Parts: sequence; C-alpha cells; structure tokens
Amino acid sequence: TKDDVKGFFTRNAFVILTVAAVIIGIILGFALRPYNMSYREIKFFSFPGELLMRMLQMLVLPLLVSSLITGIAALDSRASGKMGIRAVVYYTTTTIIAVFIGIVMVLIIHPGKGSKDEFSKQQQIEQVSAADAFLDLIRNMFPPNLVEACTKQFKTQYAKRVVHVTMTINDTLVAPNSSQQIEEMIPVPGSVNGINALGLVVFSICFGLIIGNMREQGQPLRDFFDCLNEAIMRLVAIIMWYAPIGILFLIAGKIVEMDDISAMGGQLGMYTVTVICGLLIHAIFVLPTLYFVITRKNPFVFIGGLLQALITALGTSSSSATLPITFKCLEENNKVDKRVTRFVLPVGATINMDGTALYEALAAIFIAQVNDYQLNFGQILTISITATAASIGAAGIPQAGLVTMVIVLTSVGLPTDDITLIIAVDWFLDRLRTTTNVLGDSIGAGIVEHLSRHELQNTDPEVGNSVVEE
Ligand code: DAS
Repeated sequence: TKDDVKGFFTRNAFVILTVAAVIIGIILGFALRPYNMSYREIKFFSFPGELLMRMLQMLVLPLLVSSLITGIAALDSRASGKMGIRAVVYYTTTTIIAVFIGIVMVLIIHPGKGSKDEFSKQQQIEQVSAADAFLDLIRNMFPPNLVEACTKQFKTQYAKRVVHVTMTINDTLVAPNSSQQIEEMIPVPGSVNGINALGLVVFSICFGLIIGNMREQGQPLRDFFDCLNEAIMRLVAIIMWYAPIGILFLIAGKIVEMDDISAMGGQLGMYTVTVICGLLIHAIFVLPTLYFVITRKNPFVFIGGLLQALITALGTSSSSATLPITFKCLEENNKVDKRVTRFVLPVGATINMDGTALYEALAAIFIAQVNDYQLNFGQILTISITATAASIGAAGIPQAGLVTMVIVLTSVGLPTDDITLIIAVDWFLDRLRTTTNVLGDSIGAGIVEHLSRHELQNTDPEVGNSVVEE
C-alpha cells in the first residue's frame, strides 16, 4: 500500500541516498575525467567531500573517549572483563584468519612473477629494525601524559622514511624542504588527527573501569560522560544527512584525480585482483559464517543494516572517520546493545583491522616475489606476526596500512622503498580494506553481544551496576 512504500523509503532513506550518491559520484567522476582538471581544480571540486571527512574526524576522538568510558563504566568489572576477553579473542582470531587468507592467496595466484624492471626503482634507504618499530608501538600505548597524548603528534622513525620515499616517487605532492614538513605529513600508526588514539583507548579503558567501580561517588562522572556521548551521537545524526553529498564528491573527486588506469596492467593488475579476492573471501565468506555459526542469525540481514557505514568506509577510506556512522547503524538498524557497541567499537576501530592485516602480509610477499626473493617458512611466519602487529598499530586513517607495512618489510629484510611499487593502486585498495575493517568490527559487536547476553540481562542498563550484587 501507499503507507508501506512511504514507510520503506523513510526507514531506508539514508541508505538509498548514500547508494545513489555513490552511483552519481562514479558517473560524475568519469564524466569529468576528459577535462583533465588541474590539481587545484580537483581539490576545489572535492571540497564538499573533504568537509565530510573533517566533520567526522572532528567527532572521532571525543566519541571514542566518551563511548569507551561510558560503555565500560556501565558494566561491572566482571561483565566488562568477560566482554573484553571475548572481544580480544574475536579480534585475534579474525585477524589471524585474514593474514592466513592473504598469504594463501598471494602464494597461489603469485602476482609478482616476472622481472622488476617494469617498475621504476627508487633510491635505497636505510633499514630500520622491526624491534624499534615494535617498541614505538608499545611506547605509543602509554603516552607520557594525557595532555601530550591530546596535543603532540607522535612521530615514529620508520613512518618518516616511507613518507620520504613517497615524496620521491609522487612528485605531485609538495616536496618538503625540511624534516619538520615531512613530520607534518606522517600518518603515524595509532594516531588520528595526529593524536595518539591508541594511547587514548588505553586511558579510556582504565578510567572507565575505575569510575565504574566507584559506585555512588563515581555517578557524577558516569552521568557526565553518558551525556557527552549522547550529545555527540545527536551531532552524528545531523552530519549523517550531509554524508551522501560528501560521499558523492569524495568518490567523484578521487575518480577525476586517479592516474591513468592503464598503469593497473601487468603485475600491478594481478596484485590488485589478488588483494580484492582475499578481502572478498574474508568479508563475504569468513566473517558472515563466523556470525552465523555463533549467533545462528542471518548474517546478511545484519550486514544489510550496516550498508551506510560500509559505504562511508568506502568513500572516506578511514575506519575512524566512519566510527560515528558505524555506531548509528549498529544501534539503530541492528539494535545492538549500547553497552556493547560503546565498549567494542572504539577498541575495534583502533586495533582490529582484518583488511589491513590481510593486505600487509599479501603486499609484503608480493614485494618479495617481484624481487625474486625466496621466503622460507620462518620468514613467512615472521610476516604473519608482524602483519598482525602492524595492523594493530595502524590508525583508522587513510593509507595507515601502507605506512605500518614498513614493520613487515624490515622484519624479513625486504627493501622498504619497494612500497612505492604499490602506491599507484593503494588509494583504491585502501577503501576496500577499510570497508573490511569496519565490517569486522561490526560483526564483532554482534558476536560479543550474543556471547554476553547473560551478563547484559543481569546488568540494569540505566543504573549500570550489576543488579545481582545489590
Ligand atoms: N585506512 C585504514 C582504515 O581506516 C586501513 C589501512 O590503511 O589499511 O582502516
């Protein structure tokens, strides 16, 4: 009937608008390519998309801190402990499966055969050991002080080298004339807007646990963060109406800007196909199967509710920027309990990146193949471990996975400047792995909620402390 049709469109307005935005964006992008717009004209044309990115990024850190603290404080430490363990087990399992898929795919398809002279060689740069990269990662988790975590950009040496190499290959970027300028361009692992998200996640978890156990004394703070979280989610609801417009210009601008598609031929084309196959297997087979086996619910109905977040991830190639919309989709479309989303999503968006882990292991082995460098089993095992760690260290910002891949390459002695071989297609593959990351975090929330349903029933969602203990 007329009401049913009206109801359908109201319920799915966002998704319909966003899908339409993607289609129009693609058409507009290809329609504008023949005009060969200048760099400045493209930046001007993409401005509405840049605006969406900045609106979402503005919210990420306050949302991450307020939702984590509220989510953890709303559960008694026993429940949040069990939920935390389930989340960590899920993150570890899915990341390891993703790395395994990446390695199997690149060994089966073997995209890297053939000589390397097809690619322009860049100057060798000094290697940095994986050890200092790891130490940086751990050091970043405990920032010297919270003020510093919120203000100073965290620099890591291996990231600087990759940016330097990127500069030499990608002369469209402004070549920096000082190390200070290079520092400004570093997408530092674990940092969002140059702020150490990893450190803030660790701080928020500790702080949430403490005020959760302070009973009446902690109530004012719990109310404050609860209200802050609610206020930010209302801001997100407003931004979501702008999101389709932003996504349209993000996609159109990127299509106008991308290099000549013929560069995707040969080994790079096969490499792109290998990454896409790996990500599709993980996103369409592994994650939905895991969800069905554990919850016995239809995974594709669950994924249907995430469409707006997945498309935003595709448009922004940033899982942190997508986080506010992932919250909305899970809580409003999939009715996932807020005490789970507030706990699981901020942690997941920061450290659980299946798409990135799969990609880094696959790309490292591809670079070995291009160098005709035979990796032994021990080296492939090292790549698995460092790709997992690098994906934890990568921030949810564009091309973070490209930067942290230096850890993986240095761990097996591969030339890190070969990262420039795959930069030409990274803007596209980054979108796909970010979408996989967001899907992994969201399915994780659904699974953790299902496994924690007993604890959630025993905890009064309002009061926050366990009713049983009262
Ligand atoms: N773009 C990152 C993200 O937002 C993933 C990556 O760079 O690998 O998840």
